[in-house]
Amino acid sequence: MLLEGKNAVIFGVANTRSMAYGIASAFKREGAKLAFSYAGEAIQKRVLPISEELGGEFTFPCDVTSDEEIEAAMQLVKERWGSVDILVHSIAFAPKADLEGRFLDTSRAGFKTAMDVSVYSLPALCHAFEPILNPGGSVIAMTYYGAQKVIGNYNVMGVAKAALEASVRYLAVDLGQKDIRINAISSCPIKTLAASGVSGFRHMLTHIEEHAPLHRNVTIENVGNTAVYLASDFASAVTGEILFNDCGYNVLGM
Ligand code: 0WE
Repeated sequence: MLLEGKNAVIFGVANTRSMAYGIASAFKREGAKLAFSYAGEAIQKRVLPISEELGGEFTFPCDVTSDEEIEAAMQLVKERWGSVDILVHSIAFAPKADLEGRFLDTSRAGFKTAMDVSVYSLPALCHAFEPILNPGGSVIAMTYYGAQKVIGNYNVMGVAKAALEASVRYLAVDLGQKDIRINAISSCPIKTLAASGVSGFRHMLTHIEEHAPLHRNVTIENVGNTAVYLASDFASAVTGEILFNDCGYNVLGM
């Protein structure tokens, strides 16, 4: 088992289709101990049974737009475990109205929300958890190709993911001082709760099947196994990296 004896805190499980669920399942299989955050009571109801299923040791509330809740989350993890080896950030949100039409029509409020929830939450979590992250530890964030190339309708989230990817590089330098690594996994579209509200999503999935070098879509199990690698000591020299887990889609020109 690749993660035996490691403690992993998972932010962003909403249901059993979540990428964070695929990651948590793979971590459990590899012997990691798990804890799960939830944002609000509606999500708590979904996360509790999942934590039970995966043998999670505890769950805790954490709305990442609140510095107080992030600090309280760190204190709780500190009380329960003392320290942490793996932190998974699988959180993003932009108002639906800003994920359609033209990017140049993006509202200031939508831009701010997307940046706060989807980007600032990463440095904020790293800042809060730094004192209890063990040397050899690994932070993992989720990104998407829309950060690097224009994907129709992804709009403000593309700009947010670009900022998230740059944040991973800057954080890699800061956390590297403590022998903590941080990387992002760039997956292709997966039918999750976040994707269910996106018009034309089915078309994106068939497009990947038709064009990606591996002619299929990515599963949350694939994402989980890539996360196991990044969290494991096999990736001990890998930091600041954007690792594509996209059946090769990003290498295509025409
Ligand atoms: O990062 C994402 C999803 C992020 C997301 C999705 C939603 C939908 C519902 C963030 N906020 C919201 N807010 C909502 O109200 N993906 C990589 C999946 C995704 O989302 C898209 C995509 C793809 C791919 C949105 C538009 C176009 C393509």
